[in-house]
Amino acid sequence: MANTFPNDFLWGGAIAANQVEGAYNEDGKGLSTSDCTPNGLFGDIVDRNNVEINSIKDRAIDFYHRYPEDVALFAEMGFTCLRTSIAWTRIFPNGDEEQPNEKGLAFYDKLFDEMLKHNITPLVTLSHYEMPYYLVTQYGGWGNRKVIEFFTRYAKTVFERYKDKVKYWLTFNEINMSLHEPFTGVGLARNSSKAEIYQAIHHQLVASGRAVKLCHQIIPDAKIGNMLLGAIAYPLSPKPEDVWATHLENHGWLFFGDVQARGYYPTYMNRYFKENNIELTISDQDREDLKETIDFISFSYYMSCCGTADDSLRQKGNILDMVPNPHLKASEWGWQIDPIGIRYLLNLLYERFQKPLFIVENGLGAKDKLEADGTINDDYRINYMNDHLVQIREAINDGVEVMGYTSWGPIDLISASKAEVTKRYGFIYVDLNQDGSGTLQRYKKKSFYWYQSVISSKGANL
Ligand code: BGP
Repeated sequence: MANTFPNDFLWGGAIAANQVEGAYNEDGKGLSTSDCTPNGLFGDIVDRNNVEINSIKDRAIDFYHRYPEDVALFAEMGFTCLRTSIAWTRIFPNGDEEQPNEKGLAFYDKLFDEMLKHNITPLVTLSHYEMPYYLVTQYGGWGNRKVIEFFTRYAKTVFERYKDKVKYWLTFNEINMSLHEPFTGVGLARNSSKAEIYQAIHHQLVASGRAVKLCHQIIPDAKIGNMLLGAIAYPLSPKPEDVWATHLENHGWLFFGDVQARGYYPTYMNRYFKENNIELTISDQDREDLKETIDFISFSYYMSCCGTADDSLRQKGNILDMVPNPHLKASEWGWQIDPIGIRYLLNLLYERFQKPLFIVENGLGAKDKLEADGTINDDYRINYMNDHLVQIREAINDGVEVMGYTSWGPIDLISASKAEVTKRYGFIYVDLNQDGSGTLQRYKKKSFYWYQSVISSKGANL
């Protein structure tokens, strides 16, 4: 069995505009849903048109101004790929304008040029946990069909603008999360009914299909994927009731991949919709749009969980309510660590879809200590990532087609769930405290050198 990864394997890291850029109101940017959730996607929703607040995300790690330094550090580690997202509100500040904001477009031109200068391939998410807040207040978010048109205009604009620079695209980050957090996912109130949420999700799936079609038309040599929160569940016990409950639990997220990879709704949803009084409005044109299937499947993987018929065992994870596995240890944030889970997930997805897979998020959020001599000894992170990469290599040897691996947060950033700075994921430490103080100076952690050697050895030294 090969102990190196394929020569064309893309190695790198993944960030998202709203978690790194800052500059939340610069150069014409509009307010996004992320700007209105200063304490993370589970915190309060603040109407910033009327209420003045400070949010740690307003400056974040100031990537908007410091990206040349950060991209150079990624290049020093040997990255061949960087996943980032475009903030929709930099391009269309309110979301419903006819013409884009040139200053916003110019920023991403500069960013992509900087990556390409260092031979780093951009992998760009169109929508990562943010949308124009105006579309929420004026149109009712994705619950309104008009938002499909606005998103399509945005997607077309960025495909046309960056067609020579960006050849790898993703539509919606962790598209299955809307079932758990509808405000961030689809711009709906948190107390929305299941029927409202599924209708909004339907609109988003249609928009995803339209984006795929446009991408193929405008950039024929590009590849565009979806993005799933890979929340694989194992049966808590061999009790048939638990096994069946687990099967249904996995449908909860596989459904999105089924639609996006096959081009139509899977029949298992019919019963679910009926039993939950959900009657979706689906037009003939919608069905046509859904037929535009993705080229590859991408997903995030941090942990696995368990399925059981006993709902009282659920505990709060980051985004999902999960049932813990008694055989696994957890991170400081209670996320259970399961490297074999990623091999299992890769095999499962490949057997189900027979499409190439891209791991676009994986990593360990932990508290790091900056020593007096400027070092950070994050062996725990090295161990976590090493063990996961070993299992990815196993999956490749199992015959799974894996395009690449972008670890989550190669540089410390603001966490999504609670806007914490102390939950660090990076190979690069950023001097920033939760109260917003700090020099923002960057320091290389021990894991920086470890990842650099993993990439240069193509994984042979794992
Ligand atoms: C995923 C999101 C990312 C990222 C990551 C870690 O769900 O796509 O944006 O933040 O989780 O989560 P957190 O930041 O809450 O630790």
